[in-house]
Amino acid sequence: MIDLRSDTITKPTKEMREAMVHAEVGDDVYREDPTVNQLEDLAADILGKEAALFVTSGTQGNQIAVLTHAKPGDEMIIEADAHIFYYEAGAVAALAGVQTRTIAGKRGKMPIEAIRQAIRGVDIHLPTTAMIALENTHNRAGGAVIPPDYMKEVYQLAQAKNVPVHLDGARLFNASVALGIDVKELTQYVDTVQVCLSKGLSAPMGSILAGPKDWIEQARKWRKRLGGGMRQAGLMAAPGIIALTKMVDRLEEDHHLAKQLANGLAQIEGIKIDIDTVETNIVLFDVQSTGLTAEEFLSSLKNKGILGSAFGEYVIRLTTHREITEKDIFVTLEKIAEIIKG
Ligand code: TLP
Repeated sequence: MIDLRSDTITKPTKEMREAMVHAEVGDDVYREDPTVNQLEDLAADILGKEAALFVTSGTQGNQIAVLTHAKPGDEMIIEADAHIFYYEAGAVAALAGVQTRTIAGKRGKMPIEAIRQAIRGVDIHLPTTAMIALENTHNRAGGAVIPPDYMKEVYQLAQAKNVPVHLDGARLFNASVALGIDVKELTQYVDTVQVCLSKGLSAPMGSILAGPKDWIEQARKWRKRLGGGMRQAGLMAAPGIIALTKMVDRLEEDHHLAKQLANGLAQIEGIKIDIDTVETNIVLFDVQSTGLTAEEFLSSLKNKGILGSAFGEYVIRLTTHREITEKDIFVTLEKIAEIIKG
């Protein structure tokens, strides 16, 4: 199978598995796991924040961020297609009791003026705007890169209104690699950030939540409450260290393959794609004019040995990652053309 469903499917490298076997461990709830401590210090340093916390998943990291920034009855401003709103099983409502004020964005960017208007004033009738959430790269916008100048504008507005900004940076390194800038140039414009180790960076699990020291202390308590105190977690932190130190630069290869795929798709009649929107490792395209829905198209594709994800009634997402080769891209294009020919 050529599995283009997600970069989450990447398995740990041999080096990661070896690091797991040899990892020094201790009880991380007592903060005695040296490998977890090393990962957290390293991540804080890379992300330019005072402290970091190793959490089980991107979803857990984002939800701990919401729980730590906001209290029940508060409101968060978030892009209408953002993962925290769209794909976290309603956790913001179920766990934090926070209401979402969604704003439709363009390529993942909410209009600055709309954010400004959405920030609540002080009035007994109104909820408190407890946070603004950004997502970079933006998944449902097709891996769109949110540039630093936009993030700066949001941050300046938020700071003027005393509202913290959280960044869902599940694929933040894809953004920094695509922009050719240090990741700190992006994280300087947010108070807190979540980055995934388990996507293109290929660690088997885990995310990092980073921010101010006292905030991370509160987040650590929320992680415990949620059952995320992981004891000898150094086994899982060890591949995370490799993810951060050795796997970032390789994301460029995923971006290159995604561009190849997009260019190939643009040549196939019946496929609608805007190749300019392919900035990182995610490719979205529309199959409506083939007469098939995304699900129908994907089921034919599966019969030909290729897996993808539906991202709308007629929209398909294909995601490149470490386990995809140039040959896989050629085969995928060939099979897609075959389906359309019928
Ligand atoms: N995204 C997954 C699915 O949940 C859709 C994927 O295959 O892309 N933020 C963003 C922007 C994400 O894309 C994801 C995962 C998460 C958070 C959640 O990370 P995990 O899966 O570790 O909870």
